[in-house]
Amino acid sequence: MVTTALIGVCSGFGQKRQGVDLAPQLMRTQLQHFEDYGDIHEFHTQHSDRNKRAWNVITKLEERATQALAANETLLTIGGDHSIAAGSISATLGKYPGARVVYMDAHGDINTPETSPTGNLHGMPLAALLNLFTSPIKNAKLKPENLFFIGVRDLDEGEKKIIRDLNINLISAKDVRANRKAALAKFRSWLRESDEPVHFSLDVDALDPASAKATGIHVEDGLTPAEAKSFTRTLQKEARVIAVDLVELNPAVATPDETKRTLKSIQTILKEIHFVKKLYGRRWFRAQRPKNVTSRRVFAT
Ligand SMILES: [Mn+2]
Repeated sequence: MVTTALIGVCSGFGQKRQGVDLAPQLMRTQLQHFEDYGDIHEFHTQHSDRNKRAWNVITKLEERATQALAANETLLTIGGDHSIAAGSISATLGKYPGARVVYMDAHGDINTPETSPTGNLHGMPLAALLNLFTSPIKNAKLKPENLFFIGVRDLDEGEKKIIRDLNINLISAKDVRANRKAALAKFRSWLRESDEPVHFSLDVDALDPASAKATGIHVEDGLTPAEAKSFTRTLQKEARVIAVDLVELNPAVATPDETKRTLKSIQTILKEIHFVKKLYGRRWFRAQRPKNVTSRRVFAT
């Protein structure tokens, strides 16, 4: 039997908005039938360095995700901001060094500390994984050809250069809109090049704000849930998906109705991935802020 581990990461230290740490609790009200590896917490103190705290969470997640993947077939990690993908993907690469990463996001998240205009770590996890700068993660060995972007539409100048220089596969939201069939064909042929398992990392901001307001940074002209779903459907059909990240869901920046709609959009996309679909079971949306959600708490120290 395929068992799925779930890890929540209640951390927003990779960016500046509060509320993204509430997402694991919210998602837990919708999911069932998983092996619970608890939530990783890191508390904010005024005197702390935000990036140090973010790395602390990332390495804690890396360790926990490594344990989870050793004991389970599949892993769902719920952020938190996208900086946590450095930890979850590193764990995947620890188990499967040739693993491929499908990254659905409005942004490139491939800045180094030198190219980043903001210094926010949620814009850097891929650069860390590609070993473009020195970081505390253990498996910074992602190969550029094993990375595929979908839905990107807001790249910094430094990121454009990195993507161009490393020749990274990319389908922008614009490409999807211009010719979805051609975009899907390009994705499919890349998937067919290899039998290595896939880690799918979904940033809620890949979606158009019309269907996903509950996220920190709105970027117009994003994917519709139906467009995004056509890619996860192709992904499931052509590859073995062993890990999924869901990040940047932030119920604190949206109304309850907007949050509910965002959750529905997320479900539309993720239910194409068989192991995640099983977690949804028959439960539907209870999108109000959950009360008294209990889970095992893991503290990053
Ligand atoms: Mn992202």
